[in-house]
Amino acid sequence: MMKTRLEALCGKKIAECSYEEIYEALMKIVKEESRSQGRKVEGRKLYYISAEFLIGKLLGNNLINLGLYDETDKVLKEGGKSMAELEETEAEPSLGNGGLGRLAACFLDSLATLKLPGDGVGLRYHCGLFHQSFKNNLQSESPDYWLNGAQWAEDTGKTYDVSLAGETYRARLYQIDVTGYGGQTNKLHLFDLDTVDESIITEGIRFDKTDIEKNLTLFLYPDDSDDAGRKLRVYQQYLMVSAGAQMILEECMERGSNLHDLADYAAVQINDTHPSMVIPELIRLLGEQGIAFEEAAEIVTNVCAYTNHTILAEALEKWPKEYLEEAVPQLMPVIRKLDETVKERTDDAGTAIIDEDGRVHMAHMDIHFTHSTNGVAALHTEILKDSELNGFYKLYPEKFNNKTNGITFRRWLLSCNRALAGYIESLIGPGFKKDAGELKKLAAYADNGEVLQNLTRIKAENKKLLAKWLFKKQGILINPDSMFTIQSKRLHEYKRQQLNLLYLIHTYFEVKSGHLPAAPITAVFGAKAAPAYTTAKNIIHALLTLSKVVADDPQVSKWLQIVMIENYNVTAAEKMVPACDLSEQISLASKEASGTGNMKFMLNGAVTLGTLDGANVEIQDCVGEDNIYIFGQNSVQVIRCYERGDYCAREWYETDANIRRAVDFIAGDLMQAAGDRESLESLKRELIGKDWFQTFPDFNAYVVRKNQAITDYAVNPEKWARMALMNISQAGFFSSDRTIKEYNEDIWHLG
Ligand code: 26V
Repeated sequence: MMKTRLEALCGKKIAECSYEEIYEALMKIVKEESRSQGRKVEGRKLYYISAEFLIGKLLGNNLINLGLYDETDKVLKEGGKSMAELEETEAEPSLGNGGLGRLAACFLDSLATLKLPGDGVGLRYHCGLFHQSFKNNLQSESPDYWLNGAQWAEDTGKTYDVSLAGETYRARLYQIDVTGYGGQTNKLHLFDLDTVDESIITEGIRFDKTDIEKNLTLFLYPDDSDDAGRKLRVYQQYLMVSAGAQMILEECMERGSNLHDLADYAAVQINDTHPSMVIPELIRLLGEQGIAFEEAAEIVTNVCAYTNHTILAEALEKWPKEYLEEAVPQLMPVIRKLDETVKERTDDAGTAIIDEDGRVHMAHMDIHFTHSTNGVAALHTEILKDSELNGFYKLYPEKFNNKTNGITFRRWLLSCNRALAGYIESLIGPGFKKDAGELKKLAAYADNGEVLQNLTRIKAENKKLLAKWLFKKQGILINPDSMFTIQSKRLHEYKRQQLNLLYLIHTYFEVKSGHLPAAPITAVFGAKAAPAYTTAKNIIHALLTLSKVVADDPQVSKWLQIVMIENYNVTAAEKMVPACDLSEQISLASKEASGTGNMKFMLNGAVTLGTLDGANVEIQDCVGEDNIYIFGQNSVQVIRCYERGDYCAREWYETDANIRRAVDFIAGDLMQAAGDRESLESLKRELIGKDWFQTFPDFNAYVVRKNQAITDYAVNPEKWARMALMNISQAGFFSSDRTIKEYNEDIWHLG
């Protein structure tokens, strides 16, 4: 069947086709199949509105979801072609920065799989997150063009007018089919302008930030370190919410809404504060349809719900009133009225929408004018209620709820780790693919030596595959017989890649003095630093420089290797996750809202080394203390310490010889000979003078716990395999199907 369809579309035998031809033909087949899967939309429909959808490559995943993968794989093999090479043809849509965008993509998969009416609404950026390359051990950025060749997104021919700074722009609606696994087909709606012009990109990722006709959807999250960048961000957000709101109202009216009853037709989930202007925009549009302000505000409150993804103050958007006056003057009267309404409700100035300095707090508007505010892991939600958003919690306790994040097992197990998925199926049957809770059945094999050996063998194979991929991609040879410790996530001081760096330097000294680790270690990193975030870039530089220093030392390189994956993205993660032994989740407790990489690694049989932060806490609850390595301060200690404001990094540096030795090494002779003096010294200064995310107090506990994990791995492989099995068996809770069911039961009530 697949063979005849493919050959008919290509007009020749598969063996004679190029991969590009096969890719295009398969795309056509997938599109036809996903349409015929159909969907029903009755009652309330969800619009998940988000500035990011980090969907990753779509071909393989769609084939799996439509049940066509195995047949396609077979047909290709018969024609002398390989699925792996075919998948290389596809450009990855990197339409997100990290966890928040990837979560949105997992949610779309689960919505479609659960046959729930729910679509995504976002922007069709011409360049996704920048392409990262390493030159002289420094990160350099270039544009990530992905809109070449055949496209999953289709032009619907529909457009919506959007007014920015008094000028009208035409937003064009594109749509990507979202195929559920044996489910229904939903949509991802992405808006774009026809006038965007890639030729305005000059050096690297630089471009004229003021020419919005040409640059509006050119880049995902353009550099906002200056005024023009921040304004552009506001323009992008408004383009998305205004076109989105118009589309939502149009769809609902077509389905019979009289707009007074909008909440019976639509639920809008606001993914962090980037889409928050959808609130005043919907109120404004309802006003144009003759609905008075008070009623419109109430309708919109019933329609919208808000998810908070971080407690970091610098990430909570506050736009100067003047920006909004200039960019979206039509919204300011609405925002002012909302602000006045709040000031009548409460005299707590801390919850004001417009503060004394004239800044508009997007999160505040969200909490006042939506019916639900949720955090993304149990600990995170508690911190929001008790500390960060306590003023709001006192006003609206009933609005606050927790929705612990999840990941789709289709992409993060069935697709990225076919060997493990197949083996699990041979043990417990196929039920776990749709009902992740069934993974618990694996626990019955915890003491089965043969099963444990098979798991170890599959992991070893996956490690070889990662090594092979890395060699092809970066020309680096790694030892598949070493222990793979992996830290992959955005580079940010709170995530503490620098703590891992200090450990690696410490281990360098240990090896030098004859204290060898229990097993050779390959420390793998995947991380992009925001282009204007100097300290993050300095950490990348230190890691790359250390990697060279270690590689050039034959005594140490037998025991330690440090590798940074260039251009870490979803595709890279799909190779790294199945190959990991130890999953590094070492953020400063209280700072990582949830994490989702932690869940991906666990599901693929890695053991977590982590702090009691974000969803790590719930991972520990699921697997038990014996199957996870926890270390460091807890969130209560950290929050109290910040309140006291008495953390002094220099004291730790001066009193702890191991810390001092490692920190001094960063800017010492060996590192300077291989790296950039200014960057290394600046990182050292930052650590001694500030260390805002407290790596020093957790350093010794980290070293001890990590070495314990390495010893367990080396000395008792069966014990290690048992831990891996327990992690897989308890991962069911972290399926995004579970998360989506909870959102639906508590917030959306779809259908
Ligand atoms: C954004 C920014 C932007 C400006 C500079 C500093 C900064 C720092 C952090 C952020 C994070 C924005 C929100 C976000 O991506 N949160 C992530 O959401 C994931 C999905 O819920 C969650 O697993 C991660 O823990 C959380 O960091």
